[in-house]
Amino acid sequence: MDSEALRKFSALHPRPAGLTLHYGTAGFRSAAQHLDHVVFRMGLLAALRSKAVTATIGIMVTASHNPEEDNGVKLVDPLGEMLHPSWEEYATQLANAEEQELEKVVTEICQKAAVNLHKDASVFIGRDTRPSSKKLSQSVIDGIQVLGGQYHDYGLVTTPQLHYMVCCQNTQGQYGKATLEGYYEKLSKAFMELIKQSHCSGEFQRHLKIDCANGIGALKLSEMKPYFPQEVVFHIYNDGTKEKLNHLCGADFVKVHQKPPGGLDMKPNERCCSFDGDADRIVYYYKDTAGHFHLIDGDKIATLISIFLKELLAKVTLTYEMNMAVVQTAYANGNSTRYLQETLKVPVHCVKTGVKHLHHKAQEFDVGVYFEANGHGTVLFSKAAETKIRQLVKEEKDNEKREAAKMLENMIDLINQTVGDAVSDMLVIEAILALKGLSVQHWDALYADLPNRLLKVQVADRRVIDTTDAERRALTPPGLQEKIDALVQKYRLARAFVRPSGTEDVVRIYAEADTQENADALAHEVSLAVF
Ligand code: 16G
Ligand code: ZN
Repeated sequence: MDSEALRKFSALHPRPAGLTLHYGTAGFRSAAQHLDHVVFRMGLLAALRSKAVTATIGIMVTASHNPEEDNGVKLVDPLGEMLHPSWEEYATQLANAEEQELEKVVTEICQKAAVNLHKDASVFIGRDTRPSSKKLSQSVIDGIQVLGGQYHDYGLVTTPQLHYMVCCQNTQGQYGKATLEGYYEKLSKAFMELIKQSHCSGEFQRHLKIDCANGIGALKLSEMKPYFPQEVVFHIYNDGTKEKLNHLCGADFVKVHQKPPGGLDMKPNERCCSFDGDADRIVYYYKDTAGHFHLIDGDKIATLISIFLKELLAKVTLTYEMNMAVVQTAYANGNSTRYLQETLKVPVHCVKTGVKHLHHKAQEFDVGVYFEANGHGTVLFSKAAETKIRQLVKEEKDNEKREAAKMLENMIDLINQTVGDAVSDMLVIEAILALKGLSVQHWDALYADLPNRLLKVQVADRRVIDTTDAERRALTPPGLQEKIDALVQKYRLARAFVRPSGTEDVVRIYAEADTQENADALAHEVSLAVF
């Protein structure tokens, strides 16, 4: 290691005294002015990780749905997954090391993780549209170069696009070409092939209004437009030319407030959707003729996709058994879980909040559908299932079976299997609605969401709350779970839980019950019990 260069460059990216940050559920997030030293050091870490696993690593500068003034950074592992949990601790150590200790901490990480510093390193960089992102990504480059790493800066990309690039690079192009054109071509081709199989393909007219949260999604959707024929009409709103990122719009705003975003005028029964600030989440919604707002969240997206896939699998699995499951978190609406298990008869698994937990669980199945209620999700196909499906497309004599296999093959290509992707998810949903001839109202009517309420409260130390059973029960502080149980007993169809947030200094409370009044009352009562 070039100690001289490390000292020189780390002095250019000084750590503000007394600032401690943690690599949380979504990497580091904070006010942008506090992050320069963090991103420089994450450049170092990305280079170390790359040397450790002999593969290209990704690093994304974004704070997703946080206000424009914030920023953040996270690392992407070789197949496009989240950074391996064993390295999160190294990230935190490196970010918080005193400047004069930095070299020692790097050396310690090399020892613990068996990193050979003489190896090459390769890092892909991406960033969102925040005003602070460009400068921060320059600091990332400093970190990579100090350790002699190579980098490719993709500049402005969505988070899932960076995950895609990393996966393509490390699978020698098997997953696709590691360029934006490669991404657009792969997705648009699979989408158009799917649509061709729709019986009403002649009149295929897609009018969809998309709220891009004034973020990167708008830019990338416009770039993608030329790849689609004219019948595909996506209307872009909140493109970032007028308002601030995530301000009163975007998927998180719509989900949390259960109301339409600003900047998008909605006519009755029009299908609309919102991306979040880095385009890895999506929710749909519409307004009925009486003016009522209907949210179609990640749970209903998972349900739609599961219905579609289950039907196709039923057609092809007479020759080959494929298991399918849905992975959710504690936030999943109780009626979505009931519908999936009881009506659709698909096994459902509940895991802790955070994409890495859902992704990991979904890998256990031939077809693993995972979505968080907030709209982050995707579908994973096992290698064996994918091989079988592609083989059926080539060899199956039975027309109906072959057509079903073909649809599955296009779904495999259309869905971004590395991580939840608003653009890819949107195309999947639009294709399914077209193929099944479903309106947004039909989709919404699959089941009725149980009324629910999400609250957050500030407490002295959120870490006093420890949870178990995929965050559905509190272990500590003593007595809290008993209090929650007693409160839940008072209401019909009720459920409630508390968990410390992984991204903010708050405790989150979720409650659902038979009526909105009851869900609100239960959430409020549970919030009082937390103090
Ligand atoms: C992060 C997670 C998201 C999760 C959210 C919960 C990733 C990429 N993102 O945004 O999946 O829903 O955190 O936040 O893992 P919370 O812990 O503050 O409730
Ligand atoms: Zn996001």
